[in-house]
Amino acid sequence: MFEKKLTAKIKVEGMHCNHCKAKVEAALKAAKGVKRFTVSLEAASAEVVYAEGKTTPDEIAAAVTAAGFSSAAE
Ligand SMILES: [Cu+2]
Repeated sequence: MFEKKLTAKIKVEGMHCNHCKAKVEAALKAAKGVKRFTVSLEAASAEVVYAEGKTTPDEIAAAVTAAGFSSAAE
């Protein structure tokens, strides 16, 4: 089934090392509708490809915030 994919840019605060980054990645991996992602420790952000209609940038940011890293859709 064809699924339209969109890209969201998410700000992620509070990542200090690769361990933090891995926690953010785990949260994204577990978030519904997320297809793939790149987390940048240096840029304090993540680029997330997600399935339209399955989630929203705000929901993705909320999942990252729930993992302990204050996050918001850009
Ligand atoms: Cu850390």
